[in-house]
Amino acid sequence: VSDPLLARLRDVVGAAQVLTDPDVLATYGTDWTRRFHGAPRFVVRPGGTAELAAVLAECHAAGVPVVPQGGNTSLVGGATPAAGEAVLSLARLDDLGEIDVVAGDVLAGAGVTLARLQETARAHGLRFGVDLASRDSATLGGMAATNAGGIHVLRHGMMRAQVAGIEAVLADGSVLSRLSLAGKDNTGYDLASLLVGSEGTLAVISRLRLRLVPDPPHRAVALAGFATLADLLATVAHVRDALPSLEAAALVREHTGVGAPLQGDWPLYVLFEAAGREPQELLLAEAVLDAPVPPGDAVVAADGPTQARLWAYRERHTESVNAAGVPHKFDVAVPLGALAEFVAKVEPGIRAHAPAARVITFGHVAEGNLHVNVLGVPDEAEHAVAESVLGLVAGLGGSISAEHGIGLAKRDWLHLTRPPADIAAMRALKAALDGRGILNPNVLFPAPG
Ligand code: 2HG
Ligand code: ZN
Repeated sequence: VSDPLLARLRDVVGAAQVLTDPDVLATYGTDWTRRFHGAPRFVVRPGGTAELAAVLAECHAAGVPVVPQGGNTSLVGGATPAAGEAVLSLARLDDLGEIDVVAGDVLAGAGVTLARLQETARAHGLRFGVDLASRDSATLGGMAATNAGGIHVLRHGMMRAQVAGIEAVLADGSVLSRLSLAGKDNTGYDLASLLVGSEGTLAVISRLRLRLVPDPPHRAVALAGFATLADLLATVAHVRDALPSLEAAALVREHTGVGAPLQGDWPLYVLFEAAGREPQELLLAEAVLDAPVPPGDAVVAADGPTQARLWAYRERHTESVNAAGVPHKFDVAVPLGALAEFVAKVEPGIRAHAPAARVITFGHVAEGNLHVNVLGVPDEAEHAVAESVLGLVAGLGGSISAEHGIGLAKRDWLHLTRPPADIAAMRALKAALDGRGILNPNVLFPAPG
């Protein structure tokens, strides 16, 4: 191809790192759920910050929009290009520094996978506070850019809480560097925090300084079955207050293809996980069974393989839903006091527009965060279904995205939970840092027109 931009990019990153093969482009142009598609103009894979900066400077000068992409595991179309846009793959920014056990942190390239960081940290008696099912593919840069949540938010918070410093490249190729080794830094705008959750619209994250936490030697996992949501919520509140070592309280709804977890069939299950310096099995069992209305049935596992088997009931939801069709995903949060009303109303609301739809709900119950996955939504009902779920959430004082972000999937509903002044301030930031609008131009803000 004789495109002058491509020739310049080949000079920067090497010919092998500018991809134009249509089959290859198609994989970068399709999101993990297969709901969003784009035909990228090319894919460019810089090998370090200097190359990334030079690539952005070239694309900026040519006015070619770029969509940053890490492991392509977004569940909201956050890394899918529109036709004619380029994909900027960060996969090759995969340097992982030495773990600093004294400071309890590490310097990692944006393209390092979560699983690799977890493995390396564990070898030093540490771990990373965020964990999620797509750990083998999800990359740290994308996780920071989307402020990913995951299964241990209850204990360690979301991605923002783990980021101690950031290096990022602006649209025009200038490099921001806040990777300072100083333990404390109170010198003006916190650019790292601003970029976390900005979904690739303000800058492209190239490196991160990430906090690590101690890896507790003892861990226990319990799975408990409940007859009603009221009983379940009362037990979760009790366990959360009784057990400071609680790491997760996850709502499990379906157990596709893994065999029944407990004797009897329960409409609702919660998976609890606790970790600490003392053995956790009895502490967790006691906390669960001491609840005002204890679960109908429960198992507790102290050994790794059984724990992994119990976690599989929770973690496999996403892949089994994907195997059954192309899902519409609603990652929402409502105040705990409104959870029962949400659960009672959400399905009838969807069915009013898509009578044959299948609704699978699971999530992170302690945070009021539900993942409402809907299969079998006809194209013509798409808008009305989203309106009904997200409108219900907003009416109950919740958030239309608890942890996956806005992406393409929810941009038209941002106004439901962000007031006009918020959106105007976000647009002003976008215009100030990316005046030509080349960075991930389609996500976050409502579609024009
Ligand atoms: C999870 O909690 C992830 O497992 C994915 O956030 C949720 O597939 C989903 O909707
Ligand atoms: Zn989740």
